[in-house]
Amino acid sequence: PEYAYLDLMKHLLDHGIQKGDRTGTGTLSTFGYQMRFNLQEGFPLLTTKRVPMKLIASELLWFLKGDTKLRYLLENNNHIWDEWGFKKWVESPDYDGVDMTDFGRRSLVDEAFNEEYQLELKHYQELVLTDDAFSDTYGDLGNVYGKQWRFWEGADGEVYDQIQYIIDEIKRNPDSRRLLCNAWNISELHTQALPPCHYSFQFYVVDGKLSCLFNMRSNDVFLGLPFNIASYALLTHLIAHECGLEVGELVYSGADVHLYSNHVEQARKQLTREPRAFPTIRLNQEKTSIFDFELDDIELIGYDPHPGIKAPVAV
Ligand code: THF
Repeated sequence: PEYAYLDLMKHLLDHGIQKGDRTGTGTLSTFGYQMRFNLQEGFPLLTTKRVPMKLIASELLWFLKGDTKLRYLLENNNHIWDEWGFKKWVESPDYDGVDMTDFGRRSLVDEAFNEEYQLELKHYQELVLTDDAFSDTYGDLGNVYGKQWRFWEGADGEVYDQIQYIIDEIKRNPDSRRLLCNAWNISELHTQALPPCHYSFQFYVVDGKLSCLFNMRSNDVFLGLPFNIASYALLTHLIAHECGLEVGELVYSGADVHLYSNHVEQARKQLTREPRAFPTIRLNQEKTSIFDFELDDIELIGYDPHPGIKAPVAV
């Protein structure tokens, strides 16, 4: 089960340093932390609160398509990236609605404002879904993960597919120490709605098993990390599947690892719960290329979590 994750949460509650942040929320933070999950022992989806696997899978498939537009996520009822697209829209000269400055924080403390915010957000989502021109301009998060993973533009003018490179290289030379994908593209940071939090990952093959290590520069332990662990676990399963390997270990390496101050009560509640066995995952064996995978090709088996715990997301 998820003891490594719960230990991290406990560590932040007991020893986290109070630190300010870009969003103005305040955090308990530590610098430099590693965790390991043996993927042979089950799929690391937390059981001490329900974590929505469908959202994790649709986000990962979105990355793998090289897509950076919100529309695909919205079509899959996935709203985890809405705020970042919405921010681009309300800060643009074309927006002439109610002033949405600092909407993340104000929506939590001002009920009247929150109602206007919810209406504007709903309107934004409708435009992204139905208006192609709007979607292209304001429904695109910029050169975020999908772009860098699949279509990195080199200084030489070439476009590089880092995921295809990794798959080809694992098949050709599994001992390689260059099975690496880098999402941190310094020349394109200014075009991104949010610079990548999980900015690189690397694979490792030994004894017919595929392991993965992923790096995070900044990590929201309560909301983001459960998603990030499951997402890289799923990516490891997918790549192992295509390369005819078993899964090995998932290694997490975090830099500024933090618990937002408005997640502390939720974290304490979660720590009172007894973890259960991890579920397992089954992939459609008829699909060979991971780029052909769709949501229905990914099946979670035996997931029996405690109820979800709500928490506000810092924007
Ligand atoms: N910003 C912050 N502050 N935290 C993050 O985790 C985060 N992400 C991505 C980008 N910026 C971030 C987006 N990922 C949720 C989960 C992952 C996110 C964003 C939001 C979230 O709210 N999860 C809820 C359920 C949401 C729902 O059901 O719609 C949850 O309870 O888990 C880090 O990658």
